[in-house]
Amino acid sequence: MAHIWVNDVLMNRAEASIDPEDRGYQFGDGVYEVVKVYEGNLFEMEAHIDRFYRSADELRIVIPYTKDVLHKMVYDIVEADQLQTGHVYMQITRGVAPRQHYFPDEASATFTAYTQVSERPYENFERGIKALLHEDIRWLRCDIKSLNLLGAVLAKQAAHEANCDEAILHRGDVVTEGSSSNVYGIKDGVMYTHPANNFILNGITRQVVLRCAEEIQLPVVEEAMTVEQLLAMDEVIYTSTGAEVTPIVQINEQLIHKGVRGEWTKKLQEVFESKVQAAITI
Ligand code: PSZ
Repeated sequence: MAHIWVNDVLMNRAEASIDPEDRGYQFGDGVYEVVKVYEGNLFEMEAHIDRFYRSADELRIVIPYTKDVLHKMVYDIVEADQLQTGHVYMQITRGVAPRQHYFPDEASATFTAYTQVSERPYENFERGIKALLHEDIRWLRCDIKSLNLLGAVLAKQAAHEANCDEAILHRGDVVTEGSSSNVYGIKDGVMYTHPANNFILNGITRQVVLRCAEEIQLPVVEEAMTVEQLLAMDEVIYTSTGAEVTPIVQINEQLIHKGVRGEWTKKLQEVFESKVQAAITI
């Protein structure tokens, strides 16, 4: 039986209900996290929790649990659902109130969390994926993992219609990130990626991958690439909780690295995998 946390009640998912005047539903007034579960183990949970509290704090939404209590709630639902490999999705909204844009005086936050079974994308790790370039039309606080995802949804749909797995976003000439991922280019033994500022979400996977790069002595420059520079890279990678570390072997009509995974990418994947394996303790 699939469970869900609705505030501090763990219930059967089929029995949960959300009020139509929840501000998450009406305004996208909330934030979320997606955490990976490997064989029942939460990956980088402290980092996800820290980002969840930071996102909420930026919107002045108060999460009514300590970080430790939240961690245990998430662990409990993984156990209740007997999830082996997949994701936990959690979100918090500003709560239920009569519809007015400004913050309500009285609303208390609505927290939900549930699990999702999903396999690791092993095939993509080796074969790589195709990406479509797309203008970044999102707001200017992409560092907040907010529920407002229309900029990402429209870009991902354009990619999907072009038979691509991801959209690479650019603001004018400047490459920011993927619609739901971070993007990196490797050229002459140096890796480039957009700096962690308001234009991108500082991915938890990104933070792990930057540590992986250090371990294999791959220098990292946190400077944005132009579209032209991106297309001239030796290797291109994207990362996320779901995609992990995946090569991009084609962007629009252009092949990257002749359409095959590069050596730096493979090395990064190996170090990343060792960190995944180290996190599997039960
Ligand atoms: O299952 C999937 O495909 C997932 S799970 C999380 C994501 C994709 N993406 C999160 C994300 C994002 O939405 C944007 C705009 N930038 C970067 C990322 C990567 O963040 P992490 O590594 O924390 O998942």
